[in-house]
Formats: sequence, C-alpha cells, structure tokens
Amino acid sequence: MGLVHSKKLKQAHILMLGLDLAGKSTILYKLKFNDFFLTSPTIGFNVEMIEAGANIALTIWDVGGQHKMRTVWENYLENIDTLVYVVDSTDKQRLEEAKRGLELILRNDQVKNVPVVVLANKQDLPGAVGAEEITKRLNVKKLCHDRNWYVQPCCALTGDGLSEGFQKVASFAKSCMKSKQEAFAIFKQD
Ligand SMILES: Nc1nc2c(ncn2[C@@H]2O[C@H](COP(=O)(O)OP(=O)(O)OP(=O)(O)O)[C@@H](O)[C@H]2O)c(=O)[nH]1
Ligand SMILES: [Mg+2]
Repeated sequence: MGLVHSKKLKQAHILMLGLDLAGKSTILYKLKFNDFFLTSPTIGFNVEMIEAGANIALTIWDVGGQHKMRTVWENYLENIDTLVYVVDSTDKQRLEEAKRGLELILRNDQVKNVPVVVLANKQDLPGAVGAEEITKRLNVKKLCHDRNWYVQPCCALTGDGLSEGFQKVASFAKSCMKSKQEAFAIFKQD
C-alpha cells in the first residue's frame, strides 16, 4: 500500500460502511498514512485514494455510521466495485444491529452482485469475537450467497490484517470491474 503516483492505475470505487465506532475512519487513515489518528464521529464522509498493488488504486469512501447517517447510506451505493463492512468485534450487544445494517445495504438493487469484505475490527481488545463467529452472527454466508465475500480479522491501531483485507478488496474489485466491462460490451453489441 502507498501513495498513488501513476496515472495508469485502474481506479476502483470502494465503499466502507458499518455502525458508528466500528473503526472505519481509523482504518482509512491507517491505510493512507500508516499512522493512528484520533477520530471524531464522521458526519458525512471521508474519501482517500490508496494504491493497492501494481496496477490498481482504490478510492475509498468512508461514510459515517451513526443512526442519522445510516438513512443516507443508500446515496453512496452507485457503481461501487466492492463493499467493505466494518464491525466492532467487541460490541457483542450490537452485532445484531450490525447484521441489520448489512442486510439493509444488500437489499438495494444498486449493489446486486457487488462483492463484500467484512472487517472484524478491534481484534486487539480482550473478548473480541473472532472472524468465524462474526461470519455466523452476521449471517454472511446467507446474505452474500449471490456474490464474492470474505471476512478478515483486523486491528486498525496496529494495522494487523488490513493488508490482507485490502488485497482481497483489490482482487474482488478487479473481477467486479471486469464483469461490468463484459456486460457493457455485450450491451453495446445488442
Ligand atoms: N482498540 C481499538 N480501538 C479502535 C480500533 N479501531 C478503531 N478504534 C477506536 O474506536 C473508536 C471509533 O473509531 P472511528 O474510526 O472513529 O469509528 P467510525 O467507524 O469511523 O465511526 P463513525 O464515524 O461514527 O461511523 C476510536 O476511539 C478509535 O480509536 C481497533 O482496532 N482497536
Ligand atoms: Mg468515522
């Protein structure tokens, strides 16, 4: 991961959602600056571009997760190449609410077939629920049966797991962009 310096990179559009306090903005700044930033709740969105391999750059939109912000999530769903859904793995009481948040997004036709990477964040904290249990509690297999999906444990403070998680994001985004191009080529032929 690093700063974007080439204009020949493929540009993927990544949306990062999840409940408030899940750690989305901390992840975004860790990826971009490899540093920890004190965050405050996001009202609106943050956006950063990062390089994720030799030929792809990810433009990552981080939209606030507070209740009032969730009502506008649907405004950010257009033409995304992968959805990143961040979960606070220590907040057991809100895992059901996190599941409902994911369901709400995936019900929208604009994200039909869009791949999903779930980041089970805050794995550094005692009592954090592991990736396998997060997969079950969010019912990821069923909710994402019609698309590529992956669940990655991580810690935004140390960066553990972020590189693996975003390599998956980049690879899913590439195949999603390829499918869209192929569908567009067929549409043009007709
Ligand atoms: N221990 C620990 N704390 C974390 C981790 N990631 C984020 N935090 C803390 O969790 C709090 C919320 O992080 P944010 O990045 O602001 O959360 P957010 O998902 O952007 O929240 P909204 O903008 O309200 O949607 C902050 O105090 C972070 O320092 C992590 O992996 N481990
Ligand atoms: Mg935020």
